[in-house]
Amino acid sequence: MEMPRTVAGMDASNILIAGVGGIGCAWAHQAHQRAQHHAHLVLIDADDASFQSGENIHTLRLGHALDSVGCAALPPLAEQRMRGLNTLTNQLLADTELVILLTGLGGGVGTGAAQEFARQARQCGAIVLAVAALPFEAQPTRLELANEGLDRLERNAHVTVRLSLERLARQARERGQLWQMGAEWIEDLVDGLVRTLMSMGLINLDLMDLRAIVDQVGEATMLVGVGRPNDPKGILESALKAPLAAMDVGGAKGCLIQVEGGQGMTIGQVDAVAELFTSALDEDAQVILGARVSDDLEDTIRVVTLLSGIRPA
Ligand SMILES: Nc1nc2c(ncn2[C@@H]2O[C@H](COP(=O)(O)OP(=O)(O)OP(=O)(O)O)[C@@H](O)[C@H]2O)c(=O)[nH]1
Ligand SMILES: [Mg+2]
Repeated sequence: MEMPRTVAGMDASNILIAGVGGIGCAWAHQAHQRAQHHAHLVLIDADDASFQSGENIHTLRLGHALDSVGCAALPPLAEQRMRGLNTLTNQLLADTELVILLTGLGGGVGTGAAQEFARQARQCGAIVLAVAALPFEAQPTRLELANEGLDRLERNAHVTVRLSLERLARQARERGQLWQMGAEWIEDLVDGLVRTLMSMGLINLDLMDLRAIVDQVGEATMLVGVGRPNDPKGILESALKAPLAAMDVGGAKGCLIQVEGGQGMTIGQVDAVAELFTSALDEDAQVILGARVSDDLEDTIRVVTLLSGIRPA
């Protein structure tokens, strides 16, 4: 276990939640509602309907005032327009250390602009964690587009987590929700990451830890688990229910794990959860553990993990 230490001062302008395209903007806005005071938000779309206003919210419009029809299924157009905003994004990204990018692939804007925004952000020196939703399998044309966008996003972002809309939709149905709204998982993930990096905890993680993990060669993914403090198994099970595209995380070489609980959380509970979450990893995996007490968590433990160095299946 790492020794406690202090975090180099991060503030809200160091973390940017970015939504690209219709669904990406909706998810990013929802996630930002929860993390509002700890992160900035940028909404990027060709469609004005995606834009919101509020504290720490920025918008980047792809296109001209007179055509609000978007980049309907035209990724190259979206990419070109994103590139045209380079000067603006450089200003926006000046203090940014971490970008959490949310998007849905398969349409025009998400597919074309998300990977270009990731490239710009990385060039500005930010760590880029992307969450990309893949289209339903019954949409072959969109799937094909999505895969091209995914390829480039994976090259430009440090970590790209693939979310399956199929699984997301199935889970939302089970809960009686609309799939578009079934993004609680994304909110937990973003909120967990933001808190992990912003807050002074029992054991603090910082950007150097995050860099060490994202620099591992191979694929990466993130997991979020929530459950009762004395039920580490239940917490792991909830994490494995995430609507992620199929991936075998056993054998991961790097793992950043943040355990967050209420006032009563004990080091023993933290250890038990961390132990279980890391038991499937490679023997020599680099594991960085953080833990923190949150006043708003009562009788609940939430775990956010970033796994990297996963061998492609
Ligand atoms: N079946 C279905 N899929 C959707 C719907 N909305 C979004 N999706 C899926 O989510 C992906 C991204 O959608 P959006 O975020 O709306 O697309 P966009 O990036 O704004 O792209 P354009 O509007 O085409 O420029 C699509 O490829 C679809 O797979 C919907 O209402 N129904
Ligand atoms: Mg759209």
